[in-house]
Amino acid sequence: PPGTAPAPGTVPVVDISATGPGSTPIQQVMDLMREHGPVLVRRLHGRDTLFVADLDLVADLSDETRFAKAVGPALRNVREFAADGLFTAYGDEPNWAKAHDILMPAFALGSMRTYHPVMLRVARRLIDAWDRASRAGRPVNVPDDMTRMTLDTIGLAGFGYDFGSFERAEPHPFVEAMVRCLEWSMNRLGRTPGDDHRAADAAFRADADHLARVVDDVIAARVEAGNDEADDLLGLMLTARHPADGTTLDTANIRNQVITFLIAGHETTSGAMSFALYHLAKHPEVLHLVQREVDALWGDAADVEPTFDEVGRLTYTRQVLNEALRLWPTAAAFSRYAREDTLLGGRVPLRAGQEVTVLGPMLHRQPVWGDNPELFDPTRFTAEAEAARSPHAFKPFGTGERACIGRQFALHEATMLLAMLVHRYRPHDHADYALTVKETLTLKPEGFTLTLTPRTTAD
Ligand code: MNH
Repeated sequence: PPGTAPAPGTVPVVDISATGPGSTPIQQVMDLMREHGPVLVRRLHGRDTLFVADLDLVADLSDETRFAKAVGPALRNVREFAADGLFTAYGDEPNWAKAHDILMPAFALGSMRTYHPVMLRVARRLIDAWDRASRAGRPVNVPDDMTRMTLDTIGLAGFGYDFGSFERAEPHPFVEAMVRCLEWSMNRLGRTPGDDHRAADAAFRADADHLARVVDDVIAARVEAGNDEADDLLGLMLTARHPADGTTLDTANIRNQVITFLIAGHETTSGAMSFALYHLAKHPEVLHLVQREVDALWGDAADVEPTFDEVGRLTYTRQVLNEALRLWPTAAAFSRYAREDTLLGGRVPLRAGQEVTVLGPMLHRQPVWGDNPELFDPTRFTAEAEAARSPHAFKPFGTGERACIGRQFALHEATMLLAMLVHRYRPHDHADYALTVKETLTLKPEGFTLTLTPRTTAD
């Protein structure tokens, strides 16, 4: 029974029906946990969601023999436009294992090497745009430009398709339709029974149809090019045969996978980059250490061309990204269900099928992170610090066999770009930006802008 509370009295129940979840439901649950502790049931019009952030409970939920990924309430809405794509497929849907097996090779280390030149090419587009803004003394909109960069990267690297986002003044229509689809998925969770939602649902349908049309265009472009040898994601989707039964992915599933990867492959990475730059703008001493790392690699070269192996050596830059993902994991929640009746962490009784949602931002602020968890401190991610900490204390990419398939892709892309930007520009927090986290299922620093000056010497 998904969405039922544990036995009465075992966990605090907080009824939010009077206010609803509002436009920032993740931050609302963060506040509820600050008040009621890291295990609670949120009740909305009789619908219950069990949220947890306690380290021992998350460690227990990571036991794959007793728990598995739940396609929770939010993802059930995302299924309306991504169906049995990898992210939203039920674990026992045959297309999950089939697509997982077929697409895994595209995320092996060797594949990252083949994506590297494409990532570099798109990084150049961003730098060209930021050079122009810098010369004109114009601020850049960080989340908008990070989204341009990550969308063009997954489009080109995964599908050989060019969204050309930097040639557009407005976000690509795919992004606008996608954001509205994600918002619809989120807002649908907070609906009051009896209200009329036909207009919102019709608008959602139109947006979902738009996504499907873009995907058809992406596939048609490949078929037209006659390039059926390509070993990128789309090439595997169209041609790779599953070892078990020799069949390829079916046409409907390919569409769902393309939508899934275009969305999952850019939206969260963009947010992670934006938060990292936000923290760098607010912490000059951390910025200085990143500068030291990149200067040690590239000196004062004007136009750097990072090699694949150099990106692997940017350990402090990577720590900065991890620390940004600790405070604001951009895919902030994931859900698990109990395979059998069980006692979660030896104290929360669950029935078979019952769902539990892990709230990343609060897991990442538990006592295991010390007595000042709000402090941005990348030394939390030195190799020694990580080895000394439970692997379950940090879960920005989910857990187990349904954890993020694109993790290495995201980290390679983001680490390289962050390093190139810090090497080239001094960012200025010209607007004295006060953080507002916007929620569209994923998290972004809303309206975050920077001005930039070139770093010609190691300053
Ligand atoms: Mn990603 C699953 C976070 C980048 C493709 N991703 C997940 C999950 C989290 C997540 C959390 C697990 C969700 C769940 O348990 O319900 N992903 C991220 C973050 C970033 C990210 C924080 C960037 C930072 N993800 C990427 C990139 C790609 C990608 C880049 C593709 C190129 N992610 C996926 C896919 C899945 C997934 C596909 C689903 C995998 C599966 O269930 O088999």
